[in-house]
Amino acid sequence: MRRKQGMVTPNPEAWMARALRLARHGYYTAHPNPCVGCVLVKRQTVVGEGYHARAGEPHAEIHALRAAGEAARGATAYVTLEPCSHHGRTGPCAEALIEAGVKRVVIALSDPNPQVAGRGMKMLREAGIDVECGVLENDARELNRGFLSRMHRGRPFVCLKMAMSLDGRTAMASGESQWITGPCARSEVQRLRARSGAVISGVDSVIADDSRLTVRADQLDLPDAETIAGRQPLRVIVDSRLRLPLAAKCLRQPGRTLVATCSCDAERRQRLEAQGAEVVCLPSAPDGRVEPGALLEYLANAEDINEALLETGATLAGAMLDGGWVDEMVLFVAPTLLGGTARPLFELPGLVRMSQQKPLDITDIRALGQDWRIIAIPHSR
Ligand code: AOF
Ligand code: ZN
Repeated sequence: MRRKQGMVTPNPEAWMARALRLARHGYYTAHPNPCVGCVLVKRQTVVGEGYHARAGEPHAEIHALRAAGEAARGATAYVTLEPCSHHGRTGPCAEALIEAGVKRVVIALSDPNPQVAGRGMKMLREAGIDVECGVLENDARELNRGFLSRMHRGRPFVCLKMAMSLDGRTAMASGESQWITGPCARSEVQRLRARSGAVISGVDSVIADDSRLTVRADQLDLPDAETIAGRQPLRVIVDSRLRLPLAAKCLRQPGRTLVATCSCDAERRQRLEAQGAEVVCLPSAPDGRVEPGALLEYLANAEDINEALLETGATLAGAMLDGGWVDEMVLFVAPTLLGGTARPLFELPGLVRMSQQKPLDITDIRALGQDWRIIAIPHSR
């Protein structure tokens, strides 16, 4: 807070924090678009505000300008992302701000979309508008880490979710694993799925668990659960040799199932397609399995996936971690012991010396019912 003539006035960070709070309303629905919030302020009063709810609908600035009407003239706009300059599914927000007579625009983060990338700020400046960028930039980055990953790296942000016993086991030797964690942790998994554009699993996990890999409104524990569950994440089954059983439950759920393979077996492919699956043939790694980098590139470029949730067993999880493709791990730890013959978290066969260990940074630990949730970031390669 700054003091001005005896009055307590919020600083730009406080208004931007408000815009970020608004942007978060789009957390489960805006993807593949970024989450964006906008607050229009005149004489320390909010005259209009809004956020981007979903692709195809108006951008945050347009909602805020509509709410403000004539009051937008002379106002300062606090926007969490650089206003767009392109004609996409909607018109350019930079133009709308100029036309409305906004006098100053404060931005958290420049838009990495090559269609915008600085042009929005340039348009505003050329119209004589005072532009400042970088206010609470890190918060805006964190909120849009998936969108930024797709734009900058050409692949989704990958979050690996795993549930384990206190002795680090994920399933019995038979593959039986239901349930290790309690209802609070499982509800959190539903929210992780809901915020993701895709859920990736290996065919062996699908065979073992016959999991649906869907978002269920009754388990989400969120306002608007029905709307959020109305749009299912793309289910991606990594199945190098097309072994997915035709009776798999995931093929009979709302939403799409994509089988990522490197097999050219046309007959198996057709049989899966007849069950509603879509099949994509991708390059294979030297071990004959689908190359993870090729899969992630496909998901970003062909499917516009910002965030992918990896829910799988020790083999695929190990390969993804070993290849440096995992950006974040969400680990649920249950207060139970499964014993030495049960399955471990990761299959990392090449890891034999202490010098090869995989260090992590733990960024958050909290209790969820009887379980613990640990968020850990692997050190990059
Ligand atoms: C803004 N304000 O609230 C958002 C922006 O297909 P469209 O027309 O919705 O455009 C999507 C692109 O616009 C998206 O990739 C990103 O670059 C930008 N998003 N821009 O000015 C907003 N959501
Ligand atoms: Zn826009």
